[in-house]
Amino acid sequence: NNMLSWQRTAFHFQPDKNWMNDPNGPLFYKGWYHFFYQYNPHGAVWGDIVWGHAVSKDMINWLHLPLAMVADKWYDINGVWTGSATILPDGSIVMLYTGSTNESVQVQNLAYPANPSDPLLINWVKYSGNPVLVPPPGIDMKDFRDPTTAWLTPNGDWRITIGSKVNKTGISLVYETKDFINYTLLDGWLHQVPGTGMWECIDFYPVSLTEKNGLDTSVNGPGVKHVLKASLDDDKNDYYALGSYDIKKDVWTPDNPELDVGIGLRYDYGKFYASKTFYDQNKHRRILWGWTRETDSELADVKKGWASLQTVPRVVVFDHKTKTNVLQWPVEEVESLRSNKKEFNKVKLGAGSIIPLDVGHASQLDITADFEIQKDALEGIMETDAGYNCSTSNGASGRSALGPFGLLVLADNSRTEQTAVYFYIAKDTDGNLKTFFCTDQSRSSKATDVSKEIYGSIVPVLDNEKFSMRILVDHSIVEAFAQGGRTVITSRVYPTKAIAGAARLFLFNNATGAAVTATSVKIWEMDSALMKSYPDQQTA
Ligand code: DQQ
Repeated sequence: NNMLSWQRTAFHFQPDKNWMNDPNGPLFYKGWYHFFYQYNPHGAVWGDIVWGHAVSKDMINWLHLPLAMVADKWYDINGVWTGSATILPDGSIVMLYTGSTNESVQVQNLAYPANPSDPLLINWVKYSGNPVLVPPPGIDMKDFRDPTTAWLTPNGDWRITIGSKVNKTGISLVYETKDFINYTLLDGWLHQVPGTGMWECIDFYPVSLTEKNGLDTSVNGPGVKHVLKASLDDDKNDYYALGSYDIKKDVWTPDNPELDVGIGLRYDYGKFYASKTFYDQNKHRRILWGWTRETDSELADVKKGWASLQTVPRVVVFDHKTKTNVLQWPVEEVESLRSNKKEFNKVKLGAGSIIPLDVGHASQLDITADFEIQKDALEGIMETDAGYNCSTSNGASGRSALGPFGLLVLADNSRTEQTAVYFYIAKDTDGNLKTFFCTDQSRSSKATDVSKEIYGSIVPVLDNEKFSMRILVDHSIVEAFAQGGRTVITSRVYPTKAIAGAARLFLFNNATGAAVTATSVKIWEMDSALMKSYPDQQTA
């Protein structure tokens, strides 16, 4: 449908057509980044799930390959569901995935490359003895899925964790194996959180407390914390927590029980789910992939013939400054698409002002913006705004002394459509200032069948830091990062007027009590990434 074709993105990963969901088994092998994903070859809604496959040199330009695995065995005939890759010390690859059997039982299966000397890993073999794991006693046959990448214990055994639930408690089962064929279920659970429901797509990995690089999944010891992430089936968000892993007891304990998995931090306060990291041994970093669903109607998806995107892959590290969260930042490779840089410095934004920024093509942008508020305004704030919350606020039009201020993206000239990305500073009853980072989609589209939520959360801003944001704009997706990636919000938006050449960009300050200065705003137009289909392309 041509009417909707502008909604396709230019530098976000998406298949040619049809439905996509979770990222699966990302890895780097013989010079190529491999990306697999949950895919419905038959339509733009979830169903008939198989593994799509694409490769890239930079995780930005892609070559689409044939399906890696299809539903052709009794143990995955109802779906080749989510799984993860493990690279063994000898460089060989083990893939574990969930199959939904002919009786819709969730089992774990083993697969490996048919030809390890093929850098594109086109053909995959399913192990003849599959399934390698079936639901253990006490676990429902439909609550046993999404094996993680394995990590090595000092004894030379591998461990994986698999999500499940008992009553309403989300749990992570741990199995030990030497050969990925025979497994022992360990006593107890890696972790559990009452009330969080089914844990899908668990991710478990170390982050360095001292270094900027990422860590291989098996690294442990002093100077390391472990991130535990669960995707909550009940509310479709990805929650993580930082904690310590006792490998002897096989128990992970959160640093702060009040910020435990499922009740504390989210990777992303917009649409971001079923995410998965992998260690990129090529550039010594940990990369986070996440699925972002559509927020228009299913009918619209069927009309346009496709549904869902992956966010731009993000590097994830421990935040050495706050020590309470991770930082997420788009991989540096995305900057290769930047062109036509425009810079605006020291732009004064009086209370209630809106200033257009003259940029060329405003539907494909990479924006960085730093803001400052006069110190006396920060100190003199009288109003209290306890209990402020992006979602229940009046969004970009809800004015108070120190906010909101930020950018309006995907706006049309007269701003009948706009998506606001902004900071809002609220004074709590205890006198402390809290900064919120939000996106407001209530005016993002004239269409009536799309979500118009306001998303966001608190973001730590340390003394002497500016209020800084980065925004990637790509037709129907807006990825927004505050304070170097402490708080992230991904929105899907469906403007009807602010499209292609008609899209505009504005700075705004809707605070009543303070002048804000945009100290430095840098804007790049983004070129389109290359998306090619095998075999029409040279691969060397
Ligand atoms: N999607 C897969 C499951 C997983 C869910 C099926 C999460 O394996 O639990 O498509 O989105």
